[in-house]
Amino acid sequence: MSIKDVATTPFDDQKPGTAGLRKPVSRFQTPHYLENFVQAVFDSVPSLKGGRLVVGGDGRYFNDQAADTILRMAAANGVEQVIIGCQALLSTPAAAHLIAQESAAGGFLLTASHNPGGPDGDFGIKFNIAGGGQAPAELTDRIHTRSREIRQYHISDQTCPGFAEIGESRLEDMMIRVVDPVAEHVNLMARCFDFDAIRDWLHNKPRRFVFDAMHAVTGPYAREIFVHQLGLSEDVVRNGQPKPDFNGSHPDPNPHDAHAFLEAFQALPEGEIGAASDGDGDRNMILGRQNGRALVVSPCDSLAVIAANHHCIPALADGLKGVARSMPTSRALDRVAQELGIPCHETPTGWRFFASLLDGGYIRLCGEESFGTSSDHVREKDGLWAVLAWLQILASRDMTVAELLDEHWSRFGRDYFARHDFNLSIEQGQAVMERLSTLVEAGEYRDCPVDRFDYTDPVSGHRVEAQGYRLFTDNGRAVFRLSGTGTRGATLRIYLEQHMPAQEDCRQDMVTVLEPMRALASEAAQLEALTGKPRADQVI
Ligand code: VG1
Ligand code: CO
Repeated sequence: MSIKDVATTPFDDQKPGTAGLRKPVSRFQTPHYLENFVQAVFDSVPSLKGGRLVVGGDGRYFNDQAADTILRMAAANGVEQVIIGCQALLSTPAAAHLIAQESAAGGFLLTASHNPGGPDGDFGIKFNIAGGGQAPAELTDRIHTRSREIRQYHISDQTCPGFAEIGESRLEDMMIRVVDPVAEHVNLMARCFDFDAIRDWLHNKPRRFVFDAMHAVTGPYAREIFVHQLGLSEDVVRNGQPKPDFNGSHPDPNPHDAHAFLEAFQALPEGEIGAASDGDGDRNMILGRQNGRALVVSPCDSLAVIAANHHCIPALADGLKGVARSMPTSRALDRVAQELGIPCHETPTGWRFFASLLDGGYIRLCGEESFGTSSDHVREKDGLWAVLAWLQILASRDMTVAELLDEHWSRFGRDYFARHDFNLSIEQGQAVMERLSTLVEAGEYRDCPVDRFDYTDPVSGHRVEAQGYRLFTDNGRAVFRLSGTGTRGATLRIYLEQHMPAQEDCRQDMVTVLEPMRALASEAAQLEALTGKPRADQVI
């Protein structure tokens, strides 16, 4: 045995955010920084001792080194068996699925999602619990508390046998199983969907489907599904080779960061359906075509369309029971839930709140405005699942993306939606939040009700407060919150929404429709005076 107890001192910046601990790579390279956090998790989750642990990440810079350290610490902390994706790769949904399938006590997911990678980029580590869900708020609170009092960590100083090839090995008393990162997730997809029906439809008419993996983790998954299982040509998967720096890009599937893909899609003579995923494979973007131009499906609409057409998806055909959306996500989903006669839950931002509702059997489908959608097949959002859900619905209805959206709006009306992001200093972000809290005390701004969103988890009873501020007009809403995934300064997110009933024109320009709401939100929050910025840095 060569297990060492290493003396350490706490760091005061290890509070997990919306989805784990995210910091610049250089911070994680600070001696003991990663080890302290990992030990804080081992100390907070006693079932890891003698249990199984899943490890894998999105392949970004520092992925392998972090995996090596975690394996040596797992061996020293009495983990019985580690299951790790080959090359330490696992998409976020694939990791969540493995945790559940292997009855593991938890898993370390090494990812900063869509944040840029490379030596000057970001790294992240997220702990998911038994069943695969993100650590709930009460556990992340415990881990944070532990990180502030930690005095030593345990690590083996033996050389780690590595994870470059599939197979089994041992480190101290611990078994290491290196597994194919793709196979189990693809099997799961094959159980959720009718691949034959999708294959027949895609081959039946000369329509072009393209998927952009953005040089991130979904490349190998997409190739297996679209090329090997669905028989499409190799060039259907763009940028399919995972790279440690994502080729210098920002792997976030939205019209802003995936602009190059939008243009490439538009240039395809027959491009009819486009899709993309993010760094760790949990987000998705769906594109269609209208009058020759790329049409981006709003993630809020995407969720509502899937709910309205859930009967086309084999795994959901027997009913949804309930659905959920994060609070800033538009209320398009609520309209569908009402028609289906099922509850629609409104949760704070972050998948951990959905995981609890999924575990409690309250819901079967959920999503966020930030291009995240998933069902009860796994306890994370799942980019490829959402893409396959769209393909299955389009195949079953034999429609184009634009036709399906038009049909949806003609039934439910349209909830125009946009997110405005402001890059601010921490002080500026705080000032805006303080201004909004004075409006909550007043209860209104120019006769528009203003409130603060607090949430009590119906399953655990755990309460979280101040998850955002909301301003309501007759048919519209503005939501304000600070991002919990950024690594520098503060990002203020303002979510704008305006409902247009079905009998009105639902193909209007989104920016024009939302302009009155934007102006009202901006005045209410005194944005220009408090931040010096009349307009957002980025609109998505
Ligand atoms: C953002 C999104 C949120 C999402 C989170 C993690 O959080 O708004 O909806 O769950 O990222 O997504 P925030 O706190 O920055 O707004 V991912 O793809 O990074 O795991
Ligand atoms: Co992600």
